Amino acid sequence: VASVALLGASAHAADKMTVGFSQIGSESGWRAAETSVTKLDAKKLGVDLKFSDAQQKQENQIKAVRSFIAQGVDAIFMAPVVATGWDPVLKEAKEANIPVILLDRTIDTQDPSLYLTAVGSDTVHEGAVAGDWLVKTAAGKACNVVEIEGTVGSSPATNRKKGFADALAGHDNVKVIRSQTGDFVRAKGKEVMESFLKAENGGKAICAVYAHNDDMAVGAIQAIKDAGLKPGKDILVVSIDGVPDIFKAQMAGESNASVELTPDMAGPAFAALAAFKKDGTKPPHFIQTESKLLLPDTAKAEYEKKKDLGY
Ligand code: GYE
Repeated sequence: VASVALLGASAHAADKMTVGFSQIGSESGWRAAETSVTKLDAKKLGVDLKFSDAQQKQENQIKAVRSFIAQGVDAIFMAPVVATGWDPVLKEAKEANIPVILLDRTIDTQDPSLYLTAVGSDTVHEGAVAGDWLVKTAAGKACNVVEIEGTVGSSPATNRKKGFADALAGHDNVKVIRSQTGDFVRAKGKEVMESFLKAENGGKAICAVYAHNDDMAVGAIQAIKDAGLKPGKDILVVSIDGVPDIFKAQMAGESNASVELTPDMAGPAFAALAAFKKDGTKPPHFIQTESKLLLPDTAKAEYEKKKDLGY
């Protein structure tokens, strides 16, 4: 979390800094945690946070950003649901001199000046961490993988797919045999896994499932159990986020690996914003958070650390 003193120095004692936050929705446990942590950070820093939930729709996010501009906020935080189509509204923010900070997802644009910085993990790297783990675990044996992708057109779905594929390149024993989107949602992860199991004769030939987030992995675990197989043993489970529910699954032997993603994107964003408002200090254009591989041996400790964070 950005230090109170830092922000206090920039905000004139009397008037609070106002930040508009356009959030994607509440598709996953990780997203819920990001929302609560952002609100908490704002409260601690004395920032007036205007929160808007886009219910997964880009058009709602565009409307929210326009309304923040009309309200004359001091800055805008946005977690962009998909990667393309942001230039016009971000130009409007720029013309109004309102800095925009992207949280957790990135955008495709030719104009880097449209946002001050982006806080997030290297999502290609996350996919590679998951893929490297599986290549190592398969240890040269044949391994058919099914992949449950995130939201189509979102930066983490595109990048986590790419990073995983990169890690598998040159290891012909490990192969992705099916791939479909589950929209980062637990119920859809379950449905997609059910369809994979059906299409693959009940799943005996599936060695592993790679889900682009933990929620979809938790859904897949249920589908595997319903099909009479043991998740974590008959079918390996690897995913990304590090939410409390995946640590519970690890403790039960039903999840094998997850890649940690901090829900505190707002902390570094508020710190960068405070420095920028104070004396124009430009942050790096990308502020990268850590991506650690988390295995069952630390599941209990990780669960204890995270269980009260608003997931
Ligand atoms: O991994 C997933 C979520 O954008 C990086 O979005 C984020 C992803 C996160 O809903 O759970």
